[in-house]
Amino acid sequence: MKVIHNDLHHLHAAEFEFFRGDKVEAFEKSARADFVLRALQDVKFGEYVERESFPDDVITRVHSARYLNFIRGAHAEYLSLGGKGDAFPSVWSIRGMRSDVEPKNFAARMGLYSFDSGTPLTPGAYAGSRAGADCALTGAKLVAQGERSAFVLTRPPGHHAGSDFFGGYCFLNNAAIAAQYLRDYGASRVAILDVDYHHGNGTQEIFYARDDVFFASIHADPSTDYPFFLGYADEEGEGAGRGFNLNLPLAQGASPESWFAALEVAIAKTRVFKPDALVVSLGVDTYEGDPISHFKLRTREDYPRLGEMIAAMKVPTLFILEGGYAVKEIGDNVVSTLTGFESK
Ligand code: Q9C
Ligand code: ZN
Repeated sequence: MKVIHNDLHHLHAAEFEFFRGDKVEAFEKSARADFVLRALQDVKFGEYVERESFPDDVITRVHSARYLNFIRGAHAEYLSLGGKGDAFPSVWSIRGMRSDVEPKNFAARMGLYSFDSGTPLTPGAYAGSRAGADCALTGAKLVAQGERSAFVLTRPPGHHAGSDFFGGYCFLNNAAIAAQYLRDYGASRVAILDVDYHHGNGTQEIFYARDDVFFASIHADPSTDYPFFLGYADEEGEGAGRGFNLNLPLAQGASPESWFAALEVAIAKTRVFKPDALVVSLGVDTYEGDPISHFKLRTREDYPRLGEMIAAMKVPTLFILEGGYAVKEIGDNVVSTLTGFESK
């Protein structure tokens, strides 16, 4: 399998995040990608392909130009105002307020373009994320040119980022950018399978009204888990996109058995869609030992099976790393999935 590693991921390194009044070590840290790289190398998995640079107009197929411009310059602007360390939003446009006009005030624009205070905007957030998007595009291009599969080893993750907002540790939606590239370069229908513990609200938002990109997600019930305000089973798509969005929420503590039952449903519906290409938002925060999540998938028993079931669809597949915060085990969980895929 081709592997594209984001060599610039470490440019994004949050100092801390907030948790119940404390500043705690950020869960989404550089070591995550380093451990995945190490685990791949330990078993000599994959052939490495260099990141290619793509122009901004490929990104703005998915993200608004005004959002991209904002995050590109946001941290420098924060520093110029006397800001210190990582920047956090503090005010948002809630129901009944305007989000169509872009305010001049920096704090107001931070709020306009975000949906939580849990995503530190670091000095390197844009550079690291933009290189990650290039990695996703490099992988998409390989798949568009006939590769059976590729793996994008990147961070920060992407699936919570929407067309014009960051959040959930995400700035650029790598899976959505890759899916759109596949649509623009040959694939008539693209499916996105999101197996991260959290609902991929950004990806859902981007493709919600479209019938050419099918989005299926298995995740924790939004009534108890982040991102809370999207991801319910009755969200089926709108307009032409009705029927092309599938949410399969599960309760905290759901057994591997019920998780795989949901995966069977997602795969069956994906097959009916007959995609020309598949993008997998591969979060391994479904792992039993994940520090911020509550599913129970096991390294040796479950992740290989996930890979095998994806391979059985026989669709050219691009895997993109999303969440997974059990740093010591993240590499084994990813490798187990990818070797399961390769074994079929
Ligand atoms: N104290 C992804 O997995 N809140 N994002 C966590 C922990 C945000 C997770 C709070 C979780 C976002 C890509
Ligand atoms: Zn997650």
